[in-house]
Amino acid sequence: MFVDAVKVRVHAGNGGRGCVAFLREAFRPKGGPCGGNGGKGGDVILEADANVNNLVNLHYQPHLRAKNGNPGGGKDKDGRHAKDLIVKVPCGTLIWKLLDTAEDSPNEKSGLPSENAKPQAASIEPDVLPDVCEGIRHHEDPELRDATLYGDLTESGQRFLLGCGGRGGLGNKNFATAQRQFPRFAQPGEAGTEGHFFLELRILADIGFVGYPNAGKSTLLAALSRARPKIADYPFTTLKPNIGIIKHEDFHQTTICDIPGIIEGAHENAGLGHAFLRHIKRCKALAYLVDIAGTDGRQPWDDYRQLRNELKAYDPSMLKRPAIILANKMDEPSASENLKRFKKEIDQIRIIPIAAAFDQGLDMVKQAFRKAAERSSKASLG
Ligand SMILES: Nc1nc2c(ncn2[C@@H]2O[C@H](COP(=O)(O)OP(=O)(O)OP(=O)(O)O)[C@@H](O)[C@H]2O)c(=O)[nH]1
Ligand SMILES: [Mg+2]
Repeated sequence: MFVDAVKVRVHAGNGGRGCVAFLREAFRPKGGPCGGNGGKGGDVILEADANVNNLVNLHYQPHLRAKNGNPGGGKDKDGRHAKDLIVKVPCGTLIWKLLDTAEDSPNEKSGLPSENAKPQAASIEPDVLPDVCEGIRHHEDPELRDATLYGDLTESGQRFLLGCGGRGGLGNKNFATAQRQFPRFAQPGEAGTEGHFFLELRILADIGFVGYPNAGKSTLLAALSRARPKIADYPFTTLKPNIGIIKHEDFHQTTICDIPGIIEGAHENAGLGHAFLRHIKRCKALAYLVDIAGTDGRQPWDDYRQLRNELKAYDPSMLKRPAIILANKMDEPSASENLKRFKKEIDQIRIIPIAAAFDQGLDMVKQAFRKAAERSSKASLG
């Protein structure tokens, strides 16, 4: 199962309670206060891992609860800190904070001041997440419009503190003064933070494929890389995104992403809908794959226009992304005639004729992908 979006409930561990104790030993009947401090509650941490490719583990276990810290003990024994809960997520996971409902607020239960309940946004680093620092960013989906972007895990090993474990309470030994030599109280542990989050995977690749079903996207992915997606002559063979890596002769690599086919009305949920477009949203450049032979009875130029309409309905900014048109199935008899007409009808961007199933035109595709990705990185840097 492939899961690219999941809502999770986070509950960091509470701090252990401080201890009230007094030392009683032979020859020291009034040894003074000796209550130890409570241990810290466990944090809930997300860690990006290149070996994880989707959020399925969180789909089955959406409640992330870290352990509580141990309470302090007598004879100055401090409680043990709880272990952090570290959850592995794929690179490209966005973390959106959802508004908490009143009944979920931890303060209702713990009676602690409201600051304790706030999730920690402190782990956002400006260089990691420039668009968050520019201002609060809300989710584009109207159903999630209250969700604000908290973090973005793009590189393997990068971590995000989703829930902060509560501090352990101080034991009574900390409250002894000259005037109050036997304090009969200690601090309770602080509550760990709680919150609801929406985790969304948006794959990070250089080139994203967009095309109608059966256009040959998976065939091209298999021809360019070592990925082995399912290929068949019926629509919607591909049901989840597939990633491949093109290895160039000078060891440079270009990552490509094949997603399920898009059809007219995808933005209204026709076919598999347009949710998979989220995976090409962060690609540096797009490759429109059209079946130039029109084997499914459609006209390739209509396909191209329709694909652009669907992208526009999903997110108009995607039309500004650098793009290449790949005219696939050039081995078919009607292809050359159609290509001429296609060039007349659509003349804005570059068209590369290929036959993915017969490895024709692939060298040109590799170079074009590499250049488009490089151009796009330069543009975003400068
Ligand atoms: N003649 C010819 N057939 C091709 C070519 N490339 C792909 N095909 C065929 O087109 C059909 C669909 O190919 P896929 O790669 O599964 O197409 P897709 O775009 O991934 O389709 P979905 O996963 O359903 O979106 C298969 O039967 C392929 O063998 C080509 O260059 N020439
Ligand atoms: Mg496919």
